Amino acid sequence: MKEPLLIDFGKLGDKETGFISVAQVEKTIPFEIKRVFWIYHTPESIHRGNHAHKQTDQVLIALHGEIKVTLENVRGEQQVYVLSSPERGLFVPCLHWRKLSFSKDAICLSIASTSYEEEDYIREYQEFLALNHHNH
Ligand code: T46
Repeated sequence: MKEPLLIDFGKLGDKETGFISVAQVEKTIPFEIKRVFWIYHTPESIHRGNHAHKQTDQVLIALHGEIKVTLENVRGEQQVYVLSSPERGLFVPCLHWRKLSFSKDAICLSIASTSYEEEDYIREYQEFLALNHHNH
């Protein structure tokens, strides 16, 4: 089973001129990129996510603000990650139930390994829990 991993992109530049960070296949992104999307203007009271993916791997980056990501694997193990720097990303592998909450003005960039297909989503928590018994 693939495991979540914090990725350090580093940064180029200086305070006087500003910074750039780079996400590149085979260097810091462990899959071929098929899709990029971004989530923004999320109210602080909202939890997004609440699903897992059958195939899709992702890297999440808090471009602005702070994002709390709670991940659960098919063995029922939970981990909480706080993303608060555009220099850092979180590799979220497939088969991990995710919940995300956002600070005011947070912007989440997601780099994904697949094109969008609703069939790739497991949106029923009971269905996700059942994977524990059947496959692992
Ligand atoms: C994830 C977290 C971090 C599309 O039509 N195409 C897309 O590529 C995406 C990502 C979404 N959509 C549609 C599907 C829904 O009707 O946009 C609507 C909102 O999507 P969803 O409820 O899945 O949004 P989140 O923020 O809960 O989840 C999203 C991603 O779907 C998911 O892969 O891991 O961001």
